[in-house]
Amino acid sequence: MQDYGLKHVFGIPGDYILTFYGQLEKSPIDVVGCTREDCAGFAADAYARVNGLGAVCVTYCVGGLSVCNSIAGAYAEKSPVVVISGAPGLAERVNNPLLHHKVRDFRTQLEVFEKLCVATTELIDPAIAFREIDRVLDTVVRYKRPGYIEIPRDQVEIVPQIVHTYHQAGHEDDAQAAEEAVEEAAQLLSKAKQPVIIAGVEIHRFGLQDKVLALAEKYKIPIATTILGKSVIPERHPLFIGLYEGAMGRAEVTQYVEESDCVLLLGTFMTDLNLGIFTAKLDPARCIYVTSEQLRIRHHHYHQVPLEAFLEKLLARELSIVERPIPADLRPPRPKFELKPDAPLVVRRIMDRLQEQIDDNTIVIADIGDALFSSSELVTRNRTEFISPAYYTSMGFSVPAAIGALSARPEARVLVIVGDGAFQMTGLELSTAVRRGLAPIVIVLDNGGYGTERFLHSGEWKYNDIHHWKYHKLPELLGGGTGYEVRTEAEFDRAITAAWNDRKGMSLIQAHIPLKDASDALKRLTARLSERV
Ligand SMILES: Cc1ncc(C[n+]2csc(CCOP(=O)(O)OP(=O)(O)O)c2C)c(N)n1
Ligand SMILES: [Mg+2]
Repeated sequence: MQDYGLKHVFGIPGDYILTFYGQLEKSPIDVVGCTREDCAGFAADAYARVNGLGAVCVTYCVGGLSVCNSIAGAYAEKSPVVVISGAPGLAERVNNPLLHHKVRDFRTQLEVFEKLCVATTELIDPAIAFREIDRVLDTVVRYKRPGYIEIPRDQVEIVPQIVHTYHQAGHEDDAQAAEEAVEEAAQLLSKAKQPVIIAGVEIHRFGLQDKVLALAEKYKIPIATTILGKSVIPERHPLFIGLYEGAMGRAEVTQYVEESDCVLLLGTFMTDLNLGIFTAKLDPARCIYVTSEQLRIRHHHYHQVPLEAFLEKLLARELSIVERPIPADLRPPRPKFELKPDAPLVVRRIMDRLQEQIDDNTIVIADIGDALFSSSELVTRNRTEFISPAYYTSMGFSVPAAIGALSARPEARVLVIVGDGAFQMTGLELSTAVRRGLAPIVIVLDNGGYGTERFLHSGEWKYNDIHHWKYHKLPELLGGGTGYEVRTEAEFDRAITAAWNDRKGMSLIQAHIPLKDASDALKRLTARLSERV
């Protein structure tokens, strides 16, 4: 794992994995103990997004099955996380005894993870154990999806008799297919009057940001991103035109993209949220669709052409593409933020104020709810990272993810934006931030419940109300950090300024906002989605 650049493992020990935890603790790898396994999974996911590989280490079933939802999210959003789980020893399994934590049979947990991972293994044969570990780690890194390694507790200290040498698995790429694909793409692009690039999350996962930018700059092609791919391109870049989210996004961007006669989709998943609940109108006959999994140009499919090879070959071409000025209304100037000190806080003004604050060193982590929708309108800077489970949309991701991101990049300023409902799910993971001296800034958008759902399903429903917490008192309970409770713009301004200057411990800002407050993006989304629920 160290060879793959891993320095931290997240998790909770238990008797089926204790020996291995002992080995981990003696190794240079830092074990980050969390309060819940699902949180450890979210932390490992964010760590993987920042670092390139993450790992979570858990005990059998009670731990492993707890981490399933987090790993499902990592699968859906392409985050390379390895799950390492303990299991009953092989010698203990004779006659199928009822050992604690067992569900149906000894392989139940492994079978569950076979559905959630790109590669799984149980280390039951010392002769092939190292090869199996290599296979799982290589597959995780190649496909940017989770993998699973199960270790029976009596196998942990067995030393295989054979010498292990690493062999990287060869992959067959088809150079001929790549040539033809690039040729077809080049022809389409050369004929296009208004080409546009949509850069998706895979551009980040595969580290292809520079290549995409080089391609766009070479031919002056405007670039949009999806919500899941937000921040793959610096949003102040002159060619950046905004988020393309079908009907959920700004109308000018939607129109520009949908009027294009050649849309180059790079590493984008065509998900409903990415595309504004299927309202996106992209005609396949005008699309070049390239991901790590498929390459489709108009209605032609090309196989075994890696995303990176396609980009490199296209970049090496000398195309004559008509250059067109980007319409000014795609990039409306943002008015300078002027504080209205006594005005009650609303989400849009919180974002306007945060826009002043974020810098190149900021990692913004947005939870599900208006935290995500409102912050999708933040303009990220050169190296600002934006992390959110924007496709799988599991609430409770953001606070544990901050632990993961800060473990990978301790010097970064991590800003968490989270709804009160999502915070009540996993906010207590801030305990780990206090324990480890990490200093995230957490803004709890307190609107008294499940605000998104109030817009999705009209009517006055009690199921959207939640118990009211004094979130700002949490630092007292946890023995570290500073809490703020704010209701006006001036109070928020003071709190965020103080929090930004405080690197000693975590800051928790409880921002009271009106029950029916919502960002424009949330209103646009729910207007569409409510037709379906
Ligand atoms: C784990 C999980 N459970 C339930 C949901 C369904 N859901 C989507 S948004 C939402 C409400 C979120 O409430 P809050 O965190 O307070 O944010 P707000 O909508 O108020 O901005 C719920 C329950 C979900 N996405 N994830
Ligand atoms: Mg809420």
